[in-house]
Formats: sequence, structure tokens, C-alpha cells
Amino acid sequence: MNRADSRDRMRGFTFFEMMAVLVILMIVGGIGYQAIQMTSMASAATVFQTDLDQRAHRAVTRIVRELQDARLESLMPEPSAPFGASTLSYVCAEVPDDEQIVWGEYRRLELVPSDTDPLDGIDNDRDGLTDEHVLRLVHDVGLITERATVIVRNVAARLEGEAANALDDNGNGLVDEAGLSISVQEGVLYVRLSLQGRDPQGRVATRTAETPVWPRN
Ligand SMILES: [Ca+2]
Ligand SMILES: [Ca+2]
Ligand SMILES: [Ca+2]
Repeated sequence: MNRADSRDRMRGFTFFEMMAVLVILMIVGGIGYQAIQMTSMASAATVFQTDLDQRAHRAVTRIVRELQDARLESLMPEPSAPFGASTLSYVCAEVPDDEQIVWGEYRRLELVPSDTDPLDGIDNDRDGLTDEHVLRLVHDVGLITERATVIVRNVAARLEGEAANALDDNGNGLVDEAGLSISVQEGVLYVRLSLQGRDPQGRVATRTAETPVWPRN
């Protein structure tokens, strides 16, 4: 073998080495990119779920503020187990004074179908959720001054773990309860709320907040 052949072989060997290194770098780079992408998507899903969780808790806190001042005897319908209620009318103490309570006009917490997704088992607005609801607070029920404000959207059709089958699937003592459920037991009100949404990966996420409420009146 002369010196020229040796130089050619060295050049060839170096070329294949470079190609091999290039391929390895591409593989490692691809794996790294995939890992970063998966981490980023997981992080986005976590942020989404945290936001959903916070929205559910804020909405329940708002309901608690309402029901703390509600008169127990005024609840319509009486939200007894095993059905509770997803729409509830009541009067509140406008001036919660122990000596002279002034009762206000009737109010109503109501769970209504979303304007864009009527109750038909179909995801009409194509947001990935079927028959989602809106929770509204109505003031001055039945009066000319009646007005409604939205407390929260994307309320699940049924509470988390519950299906429409005449059974108590989630074991909370209520049967087929809706995504907003208010029930009463021995003078204590129990509020349960499930919100749903599609996370950035397209998966349905459900978050539930619940709390007891002790009405002051
Ligand atoms: Ca629908
Ligand atoms: Ca929908
Ligand atoms: Ca149940």
C-alpha cells in the first residue's frame, strides 16, 4: 500500500465517522426535542387543570357567600337527599342583624344549558364537551327588576363520577346529581360543583369542589 492509498482510506474513514456522529446527533436531538415537547405539554395540562380547579373553588366560594345568608325555611325546592337540587330559590337576609332581620327578594341559583349547546346528547358547539351547563345567579326573581349574572361556565352535565342511571355511582348519597348539586341535611347545606374542559392535549379534564355551608338564619 502506497502513501496515497493510506490517505484515501483515512479520508473515507473520517467521512463515515462524521456520518455516524451526525446520525447519532440527529437521534439524540430528536429524543431531546420529544422529551422537551412532552414536558411542555404535560406542564400545559397541569396549568390547565390547576386553572379549572381554581375556577371550581372560586365558584363554590361565591355560592357559599349566597347561602350563608339564605333563610333555610325559604329554600325551594327543599333539596333533600337522595336528589338534592341543581336549581334553588331562597331569600337572603339583606341586613343580617340578629335583632331585626330584613329579608330581601327571592334569588335563584340555577343550572341552565349553555346557549351554544342545548340538551340533546350532542356537542353542538364542538368544544369537546357534551351538553355543558352554565351556573347563574338570578336576583329579584319574578320582578320587573329580575336580572341574571353568570357565576361559572362549563359545568359538567353530571357531578364527577355520576352517570344518569338511577344509581348513586359516586357514593355521596345523591342519585344522578347534576354538575351543581345542593343538598340539605339537618340544617347544613352541602354544595358540590364539577367543571369540565379540554386540556391542551385534547383530553377531558374534570375538577370538583365541594363544601358544607351553615346558614346563619
Ligand atoms: Ca348538546
Ligand atoms: Ca359543547
Ligand atoms: Ca351520587
